[in-house]
Amino acid sequence: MKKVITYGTFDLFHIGHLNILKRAKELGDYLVVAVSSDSFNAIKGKKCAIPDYERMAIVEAIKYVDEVIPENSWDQKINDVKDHDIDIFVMGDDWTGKFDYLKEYCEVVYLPRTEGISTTKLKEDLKLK
Ligand code: C2G
Repeated sequence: MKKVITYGTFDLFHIGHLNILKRAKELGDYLVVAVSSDSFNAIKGKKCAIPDYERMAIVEAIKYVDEVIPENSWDQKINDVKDHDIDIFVMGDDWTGKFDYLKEYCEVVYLPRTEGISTTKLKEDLKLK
């Protein structure tokens, strides 16, 4: 069984998030998604509209997702890959190169982002209404 992992905040869940989860799952048989906790997002300098337990519940309900774990720090990825026997690590290509250190432990794949949509854009558009 080929296991895939990806990480994200998944705030205001949108088609860009769905696309990457769908395509990540297509690379294997089992998809683990690490969802950033509110405390970790504070470290990332991201203010979420939706609290972490709701973001996790939404991601967990996506049919491509087999397991959801919390992301609490930048440096948990190596342990996650080992603990979950991960074969492929996937991220959107806005992260290209940033996680190449994981190549020692698993395949690293950066997939093209979905154009024209982002949580930031959604927040700006909503503010304008
Ligand atoms: N994404 C995408 N297309 C978009 C928006 C996002 O493919 N239009 C992808 C991102 O590249 C990322 C995933 O969706 O792979 C989640 O995006 P975010 O929720 O913005 O996650 P981020 O803040 O990038 O957190 O340790 C890694 C971090 O947790 C990543």
